[in-house]
Amino acid sequence: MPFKFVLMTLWALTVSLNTQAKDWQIKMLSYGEKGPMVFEPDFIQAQVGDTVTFVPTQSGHHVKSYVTADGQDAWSSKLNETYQISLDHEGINLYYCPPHLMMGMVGVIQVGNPINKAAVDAKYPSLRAKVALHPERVDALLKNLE
Ligand SMILES: [Cu+2]
Repeated sequence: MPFKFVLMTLWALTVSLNTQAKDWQIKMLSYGEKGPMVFEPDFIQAQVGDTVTFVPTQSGHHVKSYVTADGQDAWSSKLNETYQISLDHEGINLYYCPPHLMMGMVGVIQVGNPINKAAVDAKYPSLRAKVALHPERVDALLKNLE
């Protein structure tokens, strides 16, 4: 096979991979890289058309939305359920694990641009007030938004 053709094939493959919708896997963990009670990764920068699968890698967790992007349906999974959502709208989604909100089990999915940042900033303090442990970890999440 001519080398030039190999390069063109690789280029075409790269382009198609980059434009394909992605399924993000977010693990729900009792202990992860950042400590106890975490979503991993706890922040993702996704695109409209992607999906997210919450995986109960360790038991005792579930996931509930707190603020969603405009048009995105609120969601709530059952305990220890593998749960998938489709990201059909641009903006920020802020979510948490109800049993472990107090321990800072919070995550952020940014889809495209953070066009609803004002709404997130307005609603964040009442969520933050319920976080007793690792609040700095949760604050750091919000600093990712841009
Ligand atoms: Cu949890």
